[in-house]
Amino acid sequence: MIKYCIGCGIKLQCEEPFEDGYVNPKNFDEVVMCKRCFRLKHYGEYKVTNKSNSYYKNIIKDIFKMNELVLHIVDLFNMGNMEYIYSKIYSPCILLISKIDCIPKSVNKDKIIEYFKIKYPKYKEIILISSEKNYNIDLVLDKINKYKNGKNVYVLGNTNAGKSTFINKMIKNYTENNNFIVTSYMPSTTLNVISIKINDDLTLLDTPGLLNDGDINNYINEDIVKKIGVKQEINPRIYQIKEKTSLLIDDIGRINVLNESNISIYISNNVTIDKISYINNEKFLNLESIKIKVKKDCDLVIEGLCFIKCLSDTYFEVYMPGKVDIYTRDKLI
Ligand SMILES: Nc1nc2c(ncn2[C@@H]2O[C@H](COP(=O)(O)OP(=O)(O)OP(=O)(O)O)[C@@H](O)[C@H]2O)c(=O)[nH]1
Ligand SMILES: [Mg+2]
Repeated sequence: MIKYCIGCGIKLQCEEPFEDGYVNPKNFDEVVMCKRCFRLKHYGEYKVTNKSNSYYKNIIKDIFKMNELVLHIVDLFNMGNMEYIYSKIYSPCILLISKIDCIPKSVNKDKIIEYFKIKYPKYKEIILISSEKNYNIDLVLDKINKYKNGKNVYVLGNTNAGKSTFINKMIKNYTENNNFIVTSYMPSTTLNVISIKINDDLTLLDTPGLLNDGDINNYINEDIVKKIGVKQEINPRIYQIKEKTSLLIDDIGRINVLNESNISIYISNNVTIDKISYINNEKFLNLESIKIKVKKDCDLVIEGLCFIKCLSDTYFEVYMPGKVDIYTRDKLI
């Protein structure tokens, strides 16, 4: 009998204890979840999977050929290469911008929607959601019913975008079912397509998230991954820079600001930032660095870690681990 894990979608197997999908052969008939999901769900223990991005791309590739509604979920704090999915979708698609509970309340949310509307005109709708706070989930259901072609609606996005958490909220709000998908702050939690029946006319299909080589989460340890993951409303760190200054970003890296400027850093509240003088400290200078100019009213993005809004032209020297993507864009908020 072939069985699939209700937590991550992987095929259950009893032969390879160190491979994904393993369950103890004695329990095979009763269990509904693989050992990896069981330990993650009950003990918070995360086991790294060795699956590659091409493995995940292969799983979702046929979805692009179907004429079914797609929900593309994007985390505002880690958008990664959202163009990959955007460029492949030809069926109707709704953009869900997740974790909106983490945006400071003072931010004008209409401006965020406007930003994405101009850049990505193909989406039928753009909706800001918070699965944690149950914000706009009813609106998403209305729009699903408006645009879906058949019963099936696919949920796509990068790893950690919040796809499974969103589907769990749909399960909680609109079904009597208590079988929730496993979620976590670590990457690659969902490993295969998981089909969730919401009602006779609607089945949501969760998918494994795509990986992004430029995401800082690839280059830091689990404790730091946990620390930089944004979990609650961000208090932006505002700095008035008078002279060359170094900002030491926790145990992660260093941002030198080379000219007088006003900047706001949007980063997890759990990350400490030490402002020190430019000289007299060698910390992180061994990491790879890039020099980058950010124009007035633009952001500097350090993928997966933070974005920095600049109120005037600002010159940065950024030292980060690995091959993290560091780039500028028009200001998001
Ligand atoms: N604050 C906040 N956190 C959220 C929200 N939605 C998801 N998260 C968190 O984001 C992390 C990733 O969520 P998942 O639902 O596992 O992400 P995923 O897109 O399914 O990831 P993969 O299965 O790896 O593709 C978890 O720590 C969630 O608790 C939200 O609305 N608000
Ligand atoms: Mg998932």
